[in-house]
Amino acid sequence: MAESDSGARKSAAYPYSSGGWGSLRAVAGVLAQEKVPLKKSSVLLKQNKPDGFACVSCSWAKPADPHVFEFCESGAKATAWDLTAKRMTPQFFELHTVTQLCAWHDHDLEEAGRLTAPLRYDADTDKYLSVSWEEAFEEIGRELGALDPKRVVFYTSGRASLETSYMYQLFARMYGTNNLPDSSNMCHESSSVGLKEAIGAGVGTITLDDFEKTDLMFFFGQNVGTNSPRMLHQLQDARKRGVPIITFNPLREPGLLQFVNPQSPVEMLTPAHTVISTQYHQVKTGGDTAAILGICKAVIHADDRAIERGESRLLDVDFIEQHTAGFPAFAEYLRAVSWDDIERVAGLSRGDLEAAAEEYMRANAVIIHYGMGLTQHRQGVQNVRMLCNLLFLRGNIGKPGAGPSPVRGHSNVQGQRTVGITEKPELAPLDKLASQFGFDPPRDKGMNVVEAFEAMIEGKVSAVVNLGGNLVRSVPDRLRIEPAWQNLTLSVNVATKLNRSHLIHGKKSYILPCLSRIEVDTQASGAQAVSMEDSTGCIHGSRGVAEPASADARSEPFIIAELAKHTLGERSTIDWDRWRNDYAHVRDHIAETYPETFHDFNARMWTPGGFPRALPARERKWQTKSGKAEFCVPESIGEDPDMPERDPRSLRLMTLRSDSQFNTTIYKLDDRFRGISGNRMVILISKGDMERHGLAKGDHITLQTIAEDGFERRVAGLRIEPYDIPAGCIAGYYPECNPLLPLWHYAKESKVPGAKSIPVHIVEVNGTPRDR
Ligand SMILES: Nc1nc2c(c(=O)[nH]1)N[C@H]1C(S)=C(S)[C@@H](COP(=O)(O)OP(=O)(O)OC[C@H]3O[C@@H](n4cnc5c(=O)[nH]c(N)nc54)[C@H](O)[C@@H]3O)O[C@H]1N2
Ligand SMILES: Nc1nc2c(c(=O)[nH]1)N[C@H]1C(S)=C(S)[C@@H](COP(=O)(O)OP(=O)(O)OC[C@H]3O[C@@H](n4cnc5c(=O)[nH]c(N)nc54)[C@H](O)[C@@H]3O)O[C@H]1N2
Ligand SMILES: [Mo]
Repeated sequence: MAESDSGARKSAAYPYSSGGWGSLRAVAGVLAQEKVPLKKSSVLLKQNKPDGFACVSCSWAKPADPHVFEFCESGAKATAWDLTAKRMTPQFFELHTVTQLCAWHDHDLEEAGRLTAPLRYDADTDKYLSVSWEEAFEEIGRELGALDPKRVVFYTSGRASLETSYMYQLFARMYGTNNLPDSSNMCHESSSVGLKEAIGAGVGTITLDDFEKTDLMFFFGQNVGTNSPRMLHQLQDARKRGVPIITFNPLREPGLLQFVNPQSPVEMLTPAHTVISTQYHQVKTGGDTAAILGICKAVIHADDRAIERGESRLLDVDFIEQHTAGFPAFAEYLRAVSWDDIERVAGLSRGDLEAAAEEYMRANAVIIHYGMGLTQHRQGVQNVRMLCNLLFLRGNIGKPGAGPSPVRGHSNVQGQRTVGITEKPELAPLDKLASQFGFDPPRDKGMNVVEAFEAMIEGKVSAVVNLGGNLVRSVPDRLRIEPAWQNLTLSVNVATKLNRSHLIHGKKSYILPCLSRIEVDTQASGAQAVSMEDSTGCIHGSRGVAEPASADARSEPFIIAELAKHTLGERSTIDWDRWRNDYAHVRDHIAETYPETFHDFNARMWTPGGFPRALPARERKWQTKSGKAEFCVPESIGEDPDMPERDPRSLRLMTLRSDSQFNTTIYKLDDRFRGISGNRMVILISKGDMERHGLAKGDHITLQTIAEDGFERRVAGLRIEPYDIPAGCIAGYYPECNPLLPLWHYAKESKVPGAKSIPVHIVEVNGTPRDR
C-alpha cells in the first residue's frame, strides 16, 4: 500500500494528477463555454487576494502572501459560472412555462445564465413573470405576516457573507422562529457536534502556520484535488519538507495520489510530480471508526510494551493527565477490542494499521484533515470523536503543527454559524441579542434540515425562504419531498441562477436575483465589502470587482433588509435602511454581539491572511462538560445499523462529487480526475463485485435501497464502470443518486444524512429484473 516516500519523483506524466496543464485547459474550457470576455477573466487575479474577493467555491484558507494565481480549477470554474455572459431575462420566462422548464436537465437550467430581475409565479399561465422589487417585498412581507412563524423555515446555503447571515438570523428570530437550518446540517454538523463534545469548540484548530510545523498529516474521507484544491499548495510544501501523508479512502482518488503545480515552471515543463499520499489505505466505506481504533490499539500496545521494558513512553502522559478526561475507559476498550473485528469492519489488515501507527508514533506534531467520508455516516459523530481520541493520545492539539482539520465545504459555512445561523437556541447568544435589539428571541429549538423535511412531509411547514441552495436536489429522499415542497403556501428564493427548487415551487413563489460577491456592490454610502470565515477560523474582507450581471439584481444584505422591513414593520427596532446603505454598521453590531472574535471588526477585516476567531481549544482551554478534552468510548466498532452486512447481495453506496460540479450545480458531465466523461449516471464498482454480480463494463443497472418502510426507492440507468474500490462498496454521484437516500438514514447525534453509506441492491440489469 505504501507509495514511494520521495517528495518529487519523475515518471510518465499521469493524466489525472491534480493541477497541471489538464486543469488550466479545464479552466480555459469553462471560460469559453460561459463566453466570459477576456477582460473579465482578469478578475481571476483578484481571487482570494487581500484586496479582492473571496472565492465563491470552497472555504479553504486564504494566505497572507498569496500566489499570483491564488485560485484553483474549481474556483476558476465557479467564478466563470458567475461571470457568464448568458442571461435569463423576464423575456425568457415569458417564452417557457414552468412545466416545460421542468423537463430541462439541471445543468441546462443553470447554464442558461444569470437571473436578471425579480419574478413571481403566475398560476394562470404557469410562468414566472416579472414583478417589481417593491411589489415582491410587500407581498412576501404580507404573506409571512399572516403565517405562524413556527411553520416557516429560513434556509441558508453556506455562501452568504457574515453580514448577510447576521441580518438573516436576526430577521428570523424577530419574526419568531429558530428554524434556521443550513447546509452544514448535511455536511460538517457531525464535526460541530463531535468536536464540541470532545474539545469544547465545534471547529478545527489549525491555521496555515501549522502546515509549516507539522511532521505528519492524515486525510480521512476528503478529496482535496477535487474539493479544496488550493490546499494542495500547502500540502506540496509540506511534502517537500518530507512530511508524510497517510490517506484513508475507499477509492483510489487520483487527486490524493499526486499533484502537478501549475505555478511551478519546472513541474509544468517536465513530467515530474509530487507524491501526495505516502501511505494509501483503502478502508471499507464506513470502516473509519474501526481503522482509527486499530491505530490507537497499536499505539496503546506499543506504550504498554515500553512500560514493561522501562523505555520512554509513547503516549503524551502529561497531556493526558492534565488535559483529558475518560482515558482509562478508552484504554481498557482498546486492550479488549479484537483485531479480527477491526480488520473485518475496516477492511484493512492489522499490518496496514500498524504501519500507520508507526508513522504516527514517530511524529511530534500531527494534523488530521477530514471531510464528508467521515461525517456523512450513521456513525458520523462517533467517527469525529475517534479522530480526537487519536490526536489526544499524543497531545496533538493546542500545539504548533497539530490538531483536527475539518475541511469545510461552502465558502462561509463555518462563519454563518459563528454569527448565529443555527436552529439550536443554546448556540446563539440570545440574551445578548435580546438586550442589544430590545426584543424577545424565541427560546425553543428550531428545525434542522432533516427535521424541516420530516415536518414538511407531515404538512407542518407552510413556507420556506431559501438564501441560496437547491434543497429539492440536495436533501435525501427527493421523490418523497418534492410533493411536500409543492404543497408549501409560499417559497421565496434568493438566488443567482435558476434551479430545480424554483421550479418545484410552493403555491406562491418568488425568485429574487442577487449579486454574486464577485460583483461590485454599490449602496447609498458607496461601494460595499463583506466578510467570510474560512475553514481555519480566519476572517477576511471581500470586495467585488466585476460589473453586476444585471442592474436589476440586488445584493443579499439589501434583499434581507427589505424582507425584514416589510415583514416585521413596527415590530423591529432595527434601522434596516441604515444597515442596507452601509454594511459597516452591520459589522459594528456583530462586533457588539461577539466582542471576543469581532472587536474592531471594520478595522481588522483587511488583515492579510485574515484575523483568527477566538478559539480556546487552541490554547488548551476546554469548554466541555468536564472542562477537559474528552476521550470517548465508541458505542460500536462502526457498523452501520441499516446495512444488512450478512446479505451477500447488498452493496454500500457512497455518493460523491466530481471536479465539474459544485454541489447541485453541474458545470459539465465529466469527472476529469476519475477519467469519466459525458455521463454522471455511473456506478464505480470493483472488478470482483462485477464478477460476483455478473456485470460487464457499460451495463446499465437499477439500484434499489434496502429498507423496510414501505417506500420503493430506485434509480435506473446507471452505467457500470470498473474502479479500484473495496468489495461490497460502490460509488455514484450526488445529487443524481439522492432518491436512494432515505430521510431517516442519518447520524443520530447530528442528523447529517448518511450519504456515504446507502444500503442498496441491484434489481435490474440492462432492463431485465434480477431475482432478489
Ligand atoms: N469542485 C468542488 N468543490 C467542492 C464541492 C463540490 O461539489 N465541487 N463541494 C463543497 C462542499 S459543500 C463540501 S462539503 C466539500 C466536500 O468535500 P469532501 O469532503 O472531499 O466530499 P466528497 O466529494 O463528498 O467526498 C469525500 C471523499 O470521501 C471518500 N469516502 C467516502 N466514504 C468514505 C468512508 O466511509 N471513509 C473514508 N475514509 N472515505 C470515504 C470518497 O471516496 C471521497 O474521496 O467540498 C466543497 N468543495
Ligand atoms: N447524496 C448526497 N447529498 C448531499 C451531499 C452528498 O455528498 N451526497 N452533500 C451535502 C452537502 S455537503 C451540502 S453543503 C449540501 C448543499 O446543498 P445546497 O445548499 O442546497 O446546494 P448548493 O448546490 O450549494 O446550492 C446551489 C444554488 O445556490 C444558488 N447560489 C449560488 N451562488 C449564490 C449566491 O451567491 N447567493 C445566493 N443567494 N444563491 C446562490 C444558485 O441558485 C444555485 O443553484 O448538499 C448535501 N447533499
Ligand atoms: Mo457541504
